Amino acid sequence: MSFGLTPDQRRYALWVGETARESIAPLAIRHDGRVDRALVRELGRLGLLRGLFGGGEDEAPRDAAAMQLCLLRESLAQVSGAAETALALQGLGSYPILQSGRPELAQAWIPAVISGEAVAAFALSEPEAGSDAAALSLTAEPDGDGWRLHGEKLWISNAPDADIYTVFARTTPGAGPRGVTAFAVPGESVGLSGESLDLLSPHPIGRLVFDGVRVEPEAVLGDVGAGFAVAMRTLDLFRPSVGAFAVGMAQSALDATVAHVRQRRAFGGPLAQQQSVAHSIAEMTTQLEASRLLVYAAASAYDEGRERDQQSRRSAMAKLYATEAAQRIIDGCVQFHGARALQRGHLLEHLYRDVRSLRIYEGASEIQRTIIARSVIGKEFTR
Ligand code: COS
Repeated sequence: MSFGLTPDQRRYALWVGETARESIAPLAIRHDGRVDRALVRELGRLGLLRGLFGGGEDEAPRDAAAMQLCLLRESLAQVSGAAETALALQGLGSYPILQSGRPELAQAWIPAVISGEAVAAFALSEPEAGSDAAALSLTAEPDGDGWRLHGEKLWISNAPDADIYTVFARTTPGAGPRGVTAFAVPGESVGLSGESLDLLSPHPIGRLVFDGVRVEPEAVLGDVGAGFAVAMRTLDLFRPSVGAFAVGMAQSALDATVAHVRQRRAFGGPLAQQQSVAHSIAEMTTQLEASRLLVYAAASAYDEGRERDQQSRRSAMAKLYATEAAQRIIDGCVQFHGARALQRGHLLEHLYRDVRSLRIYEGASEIQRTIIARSVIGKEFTR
């Protein structure tokens, strides 16, 4: 494993940051809990969505490039959390189609996701199946050569506005994770409805109701009954990148705080002269660096095609550590700014609200600890 970025990786991260500062920062982004289609299209026009997938710019997208995804998210997060999540959700929602869908299905959706014309979403969670994803009960009943979906999905990012949902449904009752199948379901399907929810998060989240939604055999992602692994593989790829999002946010908070403690005077000198302040900044910077290294290590393990247990363990460590550290760092940065950081619209007020959901979605911190413990101690000893 290497501990630094290659010149190409550094150039890529710089390009993302510059492009975002020039073209994304000036945009008036919607914050009303609905998908901002103009923003998603702009991310496509700028070529940023292309970076979600591997392969050269002029080639058909293939699999994923985890390190590129992390650099993209870390750099974009330092400019706009809303743009960052809009981008990441395009990847999370469509990656299972690229990874496990038939070539015609991938051809129908992936280019539109990359251009920003189609909005994608990943629909796994249900009212009674959040952390325990294998408990999901949305049913896929056989219907001729296809299926009909009945049930509910809850806390689904980009719902109810997405054009294409990756939906995980139960095809074998009582079979736990082995009875789950993944489907690609267009947002305009007959019988599919939903509503937007008002949650503490930087992106749109909603609820979906499936009332006999018909799905064709061509819409199955991977094999029937093998959908749980499709979900878990997707999360193995995206969890380090949630860590990268956290690193980008914490970096912004820390940059603002270093500037602040240098110029803010109290008790006869700059705040930075107080040893407690300087030491806290040293501590936060160290935690940020540790987070970044764990994220890069997990992304490298994925790109190198390490064995699954290694990937899952590193992916869980990166998400766990980076999101927990970012929460602490941003909280510490709010403290050093004092009341001004609580002013609505202040950078730190935004970051403080936005960072909270990262410790919950794509597997809460407790789930990451379970994955790590199972890998280290053995599944038979841990629950
Ligand atoms: N890649 C591929 N397959 C995987 C996998 C992975 N990373 N992890 C598990 N699997 C497979 C296992 O191999 C197993 O298959 P076999 O029975 O054929 O061996 C199957 O999936 C079930 O795995 P496991 O027994 O570990 O499932 P559990 O029900 O114990 O659940 C956790 C495992 C807790 C890790 C899982 O439910 C999880 O990640 N929960 C959090 C869900 C989440 O992130 N929700 C947020 C929604 S997205 S915003």
